[in-house]
Formats: sequence, C-alpha cells, structure tokens
Amino acid sequence: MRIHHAVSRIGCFLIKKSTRDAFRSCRSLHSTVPVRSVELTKVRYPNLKRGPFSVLKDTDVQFFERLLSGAGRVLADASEIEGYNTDWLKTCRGCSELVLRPKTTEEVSAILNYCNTRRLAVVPQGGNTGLVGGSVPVFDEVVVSTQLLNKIISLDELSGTLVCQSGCVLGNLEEYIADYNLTIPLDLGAKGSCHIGGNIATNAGGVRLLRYGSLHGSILGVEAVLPNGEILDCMSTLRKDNTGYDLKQLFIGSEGTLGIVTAASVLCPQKPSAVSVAFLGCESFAKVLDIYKEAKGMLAEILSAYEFLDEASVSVNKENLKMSSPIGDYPFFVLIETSGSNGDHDEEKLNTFLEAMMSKGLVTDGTVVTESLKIKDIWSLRERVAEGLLHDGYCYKYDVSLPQSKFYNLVEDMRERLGASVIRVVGYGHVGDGNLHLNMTSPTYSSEVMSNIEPFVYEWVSKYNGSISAEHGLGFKKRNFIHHSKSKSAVSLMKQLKKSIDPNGIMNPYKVLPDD
Ligand code: FAD
Ligand code: 2HG
Ligand code: ZN
Repeated sequence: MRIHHAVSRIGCFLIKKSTRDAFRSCRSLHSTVPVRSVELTKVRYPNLKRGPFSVLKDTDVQFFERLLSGAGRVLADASEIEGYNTDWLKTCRGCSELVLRPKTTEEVSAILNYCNTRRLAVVPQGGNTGLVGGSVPVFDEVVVSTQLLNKIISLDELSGTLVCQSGCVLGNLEEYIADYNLTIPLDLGAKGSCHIGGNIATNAGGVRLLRYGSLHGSILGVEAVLPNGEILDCMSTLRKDNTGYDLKQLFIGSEGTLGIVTAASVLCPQKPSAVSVAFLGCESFAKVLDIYKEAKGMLAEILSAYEFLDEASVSVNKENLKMSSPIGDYPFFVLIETSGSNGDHDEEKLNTFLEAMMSKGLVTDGTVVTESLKIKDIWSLRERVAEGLLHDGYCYKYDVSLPQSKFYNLVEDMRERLGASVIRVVGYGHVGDGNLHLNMTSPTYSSEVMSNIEPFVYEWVSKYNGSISAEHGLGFKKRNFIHHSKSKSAVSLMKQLKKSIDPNGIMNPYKVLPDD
C-alpha cells in the first residue's frame, strides 16, 4: 500500500497550456478515419425517409452569397464541406451541399427566415464534437455553423457574469477569464473544440458538474433565433429573475431543434487557487462507491470531481494512445480532484482522507499530485479514453444515468452478452453524478453487434429507472428510444412545443423527437 506525493501548486499559465492540449487532442482525431470511408447515414438507415423539405437551388445559394459577403462565409465546394457532414465519432455522414457561417444574430435571423419561407431544412453546428449524431445533416440539410459567432461581449468581474456569442470555443473562454481569477463552470475533454452554444444546446455535463451543478443553473441568459427568424431576447445577467416562464431553459438541451442559440450569459465561479488530484487503484467497484461516500464526508466542500475508470478503459489509453499509468494495474481506478482557496488546508484534508482510506483497506495504491503538468497528465488518462476508443475502429457509445449501486453491473452484463464479438467493453465516467459511460468497439460497424446491444441496453437502464442519455443528448441515434426514459405525456408535450415553435419542422429534423 503506498501513496506517492508530488507537491507544488497549479498555476494560471499551465491551465492555459492544458487548454491548448485539449484542442490538439480533439483536432488530431479528425484525421484518424478518412471522412469518405464513413457510410452515408441514409445508406446505413435505409428505412428513414427524407422529410417534405425543398431541395436547394442555385437561387438559394445566390441569396446567401448576397447576405453573407466575404470569403469563407458560404461554403458549397464538396471538399470544403465534407468535415461539416461527418460527426466526430465517424459514425454519421450527411450530404449537405451548403454550409453557412454567419457573424451576427441578424444574419442568423435572415438565414432562418429565408429557410423557413423556402422550407429548407437546417442543422445548427458548433464545434461538431457531439456524440449522438445531432450536429451533422442526415440528408441534405443546410449546415449553419457558429464558428464565426465568436466574440466575447462583456465580463462583469464582480458578479462573474460573462456574456458572449455562442460560437466561442469553451477552452478560449476559460483562458480569457482566468486572467480575472474566474473559471467556467463546465469542463470537458472536448473543450478545445466545442462551443458554448453547443454546450448549451446539449446541456453538456462534464467533470465539474459535481461542484458547480448543471448548465440549467449557470446559464443566466440566452439569445436565440427562432425557426421563423424572430430573435428571442432572454439575455438576462441576473442571478434571480422570477418574472414568468423561464424560456431560456427550453433551449438548454434542445439540441438545435427549437432554434439557434446566438449568445449567452454564463455565471463564472471564482477560480480555485489550490488544486490537487489523487489517482487511486482499488480492487472492486463496491470499494469505488465506499471511497466516494467517505470523500463526500471527509473532503466535503473541497471535493470538485469524482471519476472512475475500469481496467479495460486504462488499457485503451495504454494500447491505443501509448500512455502510461502512474500506478500499477488494478481492476478499478478512481480520480479525485479537490479545489479550494488554501493549499495547506486542502492538502492536510486530502492526506487525512487518504490515510483513512488505506487503513480501511479501500485503496490499494495511489498517487497525489498538485503540480499542474502532473494534474494534466492524470486528467488525460480519464479524458482521452473517448479518443483512444476510436483507434479500435467503430465505437458503440452509451451514456446512461443509473443508481450508483447498479452502475457496474451493466458493464459486466454487457461483457458477458457480447463476448468475443467485440474488441472490448469498457466502463468509466462521472460516478459522483451517477453517470456511466459504457463503450464497446469492433473493427468496423456490425449490425449484428448492434442488435445485441440495442434495445437490450435501454431496457436494462429503464428497469432501474435510469436515463438512456445522461449528458450527451438524444440527437439522431437515441431519439427513438426516448420512451425508455420519458413518459408518453412528456413526449407528447415535447412534440406540441416543437410544433408550435417550429411548425414547418425545419430545425434539425430527425433529431431528439421520435418518429411518429
Ligand atoms: P455540436 O457537436 O456542434 O452540436 C451538438 C448539438 O447541439 C447538435 O444537435 C447541434 O445541432 C446543436 N447545436 C450546436 N450549436 C448550437 C447552437 N448555437 N444553437 C442551437 N443548437 C446548437 N459531453 C458532455 O456532456 N460531457 C463530457 O464530459 C463530454 N466530453 C466529451 C469529450 C470528447 C472528447 C468529445 C468529442 C465530446 C464530449 N462530449 C461531452 C460531447 C458533447 O456534447 C460536447 O462536446 C459539446 O457539448 C458539444 O458542443 P459542440 O459545440 O461541439 O456542439
Ligand atoms: C467523457 O466524460 C465524455 O469523457 C465522453 O462524456 C464519454 O466517450 C464517452 O463515452
Ligand atoms: Zn462524460
């Protein structure tokens, strides 16, 4: 039994550095599978019918070229737009012939007004890091990219309210506000590429949700363009505002089906001045949960993340990304992060906690780091599993909420069910939030493997009253399974809302809501 200590403090510069690294890791992944080898979605799902939308004409392109003057704002060349047609996982590929890159809310308004009148279907796209096929066209929808809606509008240092356009890259926002001793209440492995608008549209969770709660609490205001081009101004910067229905909440998690988010105000917490990370090995998943219970009590207000990986997940990093683990091989690994304002206080608390865990026999081995580069290395082991899995070939990805006690049983049942038909079954995720990431891989897509996974996995989750999508959303891939997590009456009201806001159904069709 041993815990290694490496002591020194995290610094602002190094936080910036890790932002750049996240960017690199996301970007480099785009080239692992050639885009043209990805099967077209309409071929993989032959029963899916194109909706009653118009087909793009030259006159439409000419209209947009007049509206969006300047180079690189209207993309119609096949080689330029193939990346916008294909998702990050390389599992969905559409055949859009047009990508629009507006810079202002008024331009987005004019685009949607035109598309609505012409009945042209639209898919909003941010950083295109979504994991459920929601950000790319299914057929020939026009892509409206927020890449150029990337201006920071204001920052109120005292309240921590940041106002920005929706295409700002999350990592850039984090870097910008670090200079004011503030941080973003959301952190995820894709932060170098994903946009705040995409985060809002997916209600992204990530590794800080345990500390700061969901975006439903930290997004104070939203500006969105409705499908008919009307600009909806819900841009409050107030912490408290109980005047009528809180309409901005409708856009948080709407996955581009109700309109395009063009700007937002984000409540940014104070940046913690002391951060420590412990990476621990333990023998069973029951122990992972016991350690969590103890951490909540003993680390209390300084606990900022509690994540787990199984041995198979760490093997992905070792085999596919040539990474190494700072400790030996164990069936399970726990990553605990503490963040606070007094390093000595936090270190003392963490040491007392770790000693208690070792003497109770819950932790077998571990390392504690407070130096920012080492912190980054350990977080990479957790955050790069998604990237590593892609190197196997095709990844069947599930993101579920379950009672924590049942969490790992799903991984074991799936391993037994799929046997040698897959390369591996891995389980990891945000234990503290009750959110399991279950992934299986095979060299190429296999409909046989898929039919062994779905609907089994959804039925399993629904048996324990879990959610079939904890944080990634429903997008294209999961929408027809919504009934496993939502009642008939809830789905029916969702459809009514969609109909009243988007009567022509032009916004991100074939996403979120199930087929009739
Ligand atoms: P996109 O992928 O471009 O779009 C996602 C959806 O939002 C689509 O339906 C799209 O139409 C819609 N959309 C995008 N922008 C707008 C807009 N301005 N207005 C309206 N609709 C819009 N998710 C988590 O929750 N937690 C994680 O920890 C996490 N980690 C990840 C790690 C990696 C390596 C990767 C690749 C993804 C991860 N994700 C995670 C998934 C993902 O949901 C997020 O990356 C992110 O929130 C998506 O933002 P984006 O800008 O890339 O949106
Ligand atoms: C994470 O937490 C992301 O790393 C991705 O949500 C999860 O790819 C996954 O399964
Ligand atoms: Zn996650």
